[in-house]
Amino acid sequence: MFNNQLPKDFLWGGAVAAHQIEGAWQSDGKGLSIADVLTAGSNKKPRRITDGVLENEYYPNHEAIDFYNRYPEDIALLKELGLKAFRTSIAWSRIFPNGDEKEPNEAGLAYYDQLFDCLIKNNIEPIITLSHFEMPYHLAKEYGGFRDKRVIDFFVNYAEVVIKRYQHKVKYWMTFNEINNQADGTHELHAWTNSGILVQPDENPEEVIYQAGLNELIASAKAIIKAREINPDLKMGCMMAYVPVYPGSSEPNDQMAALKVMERRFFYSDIHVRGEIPSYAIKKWHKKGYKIDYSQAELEALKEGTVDYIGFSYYMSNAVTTVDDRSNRLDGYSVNDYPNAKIVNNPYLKSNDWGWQIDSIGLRYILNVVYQRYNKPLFIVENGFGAYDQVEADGSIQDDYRVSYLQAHIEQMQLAILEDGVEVLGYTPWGVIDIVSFGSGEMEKRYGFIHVDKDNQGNGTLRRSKKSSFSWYQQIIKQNGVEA
Ligand code: P53
Repeated sequence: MFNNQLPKDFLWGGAVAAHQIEGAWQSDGKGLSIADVLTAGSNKKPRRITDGVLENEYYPNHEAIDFYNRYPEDIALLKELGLKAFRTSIAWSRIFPNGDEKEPNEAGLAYYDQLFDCLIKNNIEPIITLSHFEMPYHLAKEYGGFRDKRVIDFFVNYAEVVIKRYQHKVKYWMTFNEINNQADGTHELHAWTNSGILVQPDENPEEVIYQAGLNELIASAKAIIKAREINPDLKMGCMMAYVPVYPGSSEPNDQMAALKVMERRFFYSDIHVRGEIPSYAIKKWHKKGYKIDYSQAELEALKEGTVDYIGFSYYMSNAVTTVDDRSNRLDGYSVNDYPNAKIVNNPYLKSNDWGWQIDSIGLRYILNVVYQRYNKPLFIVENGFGAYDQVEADGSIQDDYRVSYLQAHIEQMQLAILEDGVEVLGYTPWGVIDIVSFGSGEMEKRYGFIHVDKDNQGNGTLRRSKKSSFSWYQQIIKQNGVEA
């Protein structure tokens, strides 16, 4: 076999998140989550956050793909695909419907017992995120989300309950999904989904997000400390969105701008991995007059509760420049870390229909950068190509564009492992079965090897069918990699 140098136990898998697949938003005592009040958007129109669930609004996550009820059939397909690992999340509001109860909801706990048993019976290892954009709505509404230190304790209590319960079924855990998405504080959707926060007019968005982010990092550390007490064999990780930002030119200011933009996102993994608030952050808070609240005991928790591995998503790269000769500035990205810096299109790259720039070498690049920075095992827990798929008259779907994207990225991952010596635990491509897009709320921004018959308006039979990429990925797993 050509590729026998990849570790034999390399975790080839697929990834999803509870709110994007399960549906069943009110089943078995589940409480309302922050994802349940997100309307549908599109690649041009942002999703809206509504004040509770309103009549006459369409909420795509309420039904999603009904995985909650159809999981046995779906897991049979995942087994046929050959997955060794399946990454999903636990919907916090199934376990603690409001978030601040003392006792968990047994029906919610029983559901995940059945789901994990079904995966294990099929030789698929569950990889579990504790919080993937789906905290109980009540915690956002009544406590202001992670602004409030009490929410740290609610999270730790939830984490303790599920880690204790599933410790013999789940070995790999991650605390907060893409905790650094919120980094610049200016994206309404990310502040909401990461932290349960709607930034108020009298608040400085950057300051609020630093406080909430730090509270989450403290919550993560405390959960990890608990997990080690419960079972020292568990592997506790963080989950980062790594979008490398390249200097747009060789102008020295562009190098500094790129470094500063990356620093804002690395802030989160710097703390997760090193257990200390980095000096660049302390300086910035001081300079801007931000009052970030933390105690000595919390600093000690950060120090103790560091991660065993770094899970991360990789979809695209960006570029930043200070040289003002570009008209193709990408809107919606603010860069207030460096004078005159702006995020721009990279003329060497193509984009998908949502403007995400396709860059397979960027994956090898970021694997190297992160491994050199932290020297910890890495886990690629999301990567994939969102696209509009075409169902042919005979029902087939020829998604060669998805295969080329994934093939190129796997090739670069293999170079990072085999030539650069980076330690990678596994690769779980995103949206292994079609799901509701997080960013746009669309069903038709598809990532899957398995098609789900449902459209952006919610019409469809929910029937599952294999795309042509299905047999391609099946083969990749069988032969433990791509032929480079
Ligand atoms: P959708 C931005 C950059 C990288 C990853 O995204 C991101 C985002 C947010 O849009 O989110 C992750 O569905 C996230 C998943 C999400 C996936 O990427 O907008 O962890 O929940 O579905 C893909 O195409």
